[in-house]
This record gives sequence, C-alpha cells and structure tokens, in this order.
Amino acid sequence: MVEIKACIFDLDGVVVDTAKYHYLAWRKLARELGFEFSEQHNERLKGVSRMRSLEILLEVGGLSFPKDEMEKMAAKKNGWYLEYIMQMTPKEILPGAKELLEELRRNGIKLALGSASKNTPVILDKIKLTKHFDAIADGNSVTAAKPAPDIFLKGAELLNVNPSFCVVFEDAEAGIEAAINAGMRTVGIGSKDILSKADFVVPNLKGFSYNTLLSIFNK
Ligand code: B16
Ligand code: MG
Repeated sequence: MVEIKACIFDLDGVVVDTAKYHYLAWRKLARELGFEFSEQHNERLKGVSRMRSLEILLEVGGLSFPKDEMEKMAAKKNGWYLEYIMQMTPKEILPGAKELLEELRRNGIKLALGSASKNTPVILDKIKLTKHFDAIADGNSVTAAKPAPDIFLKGAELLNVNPSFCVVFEDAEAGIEAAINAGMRTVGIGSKDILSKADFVVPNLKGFSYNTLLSIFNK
C-alpha cells in the first residue's frame, strides 16, 4: 500500500490545452523564418522548455542562430503566445480537472502545480484556478527542465511532503520521466504507447476521482 499525501499537476495537457496556442505562435515564427512547422512537429515541444522548443523548431527548419538572436526569437514568440492566453477563460479547463482538484482537497490531499511554463501564473489567473493549489512550482522558480526532477521536487518541498507520498499527473513523456526521477508515483494523461513508463494511464481526467486514485495506489 502506498500512502498518498499530495498530488502535483502538470499544466499544459493536464489542466488546459495551451499546446494549441504554443503551436500557433511557433508556426508564426517558423513562417517568418521561411519554413512550415506542422502539428506533428509540435508534438516534440510538449513539456519541453521554451529555449529547447526553439532549438527543436530551428532544427526542423535546418537553421541555426547565435544565442542572442535566439533570445529575441523566443521573446517574440512569447509575445504572440501571450496574446492568445490573455483571452483564456475558465471554460478552457479540461474536463474533470477542476472537479478532481476540489475533491482531492476535500479529502485532505495537498495540491501543487508543476509546470515548465513561465506563463503559469497568468494562465492560472485567467482560468481562475490559482486558489485551487497550495503551491506552484514553475519555470520561474526552477531552471532545470523536465526530465530533470527539479520542478516536481520543488512542488513537494513547498508542500512539505516527502516525494514518495506524491502522485504526479502528466501528459508528456519527459514529465513522467521527471516524476520518476523525483521518486514519485505517476498518472499519465494521454496514450499508453507514449506514456508507457507511467504507473497508470488514462485518456483524460473526466470521471477520475479520489477513489480512482486510492484504487490505483492504495493496494
Ligand atoms: P512557456 P507544461 C510546457 O508546459 C509546455 O508543454 C511546453 O510546450 C512549453 O514550451 C513549456 O511549458 C514552457 O512554456 O514558454 O510558457 O514558459 O506541460 O510543463 O505545463
Ligand atoms: Mg504538459
């Protein structure tokens, strides 16, 4: 039996689908640079940091630039991305996520958000979920990107819970690896093929309850 004291949620792909906005902004940058960036290419950017995303994008376009140019490009893309996320509303919370957060809190489970995104505070504010979390570990407080365990370890530290009592909800392979590297349990959100390293995989959080969590881990 595994005692569960805390749950840590990834943001993009678990609580909201911001990947579609990242995609539109990256595609705009790619077009400006003279090449097409497909949705399939965009899959490679999920869960990955902003600068690593840009490196992958430039790799797709067969281009390379000095570091200072890359910083400017990343800032430009983020400006476009911000225009999209500023329009977000609570309607964009993915099915089941808010209900699960509320039920977990009622059952005494501590809650953290663990995301690579530096825009986490803005997004949580727009979808009105900031107060649903006891702690926030994001790209502003942690520099080492997933699959490094740092973001999730920071979340556990802020909650004052030992990593072995934490369950991470993640949609990206790099995120599942980060959670495993942190010594935590994992629930993958998405496809079993991609998230094969997770303890358990569900297609989304719809209908996922506190009892589901207990039935998976309290055996
Ligand atoms: P930003 P997550 C990640 O969010 C996204 O999946 C990834 O595509 C993005 O590059 C990264 O955040 C950084 O985002 O540019 O807003 O700092 O899945 O860790 O919640
Ligand atoms: Mg994600």
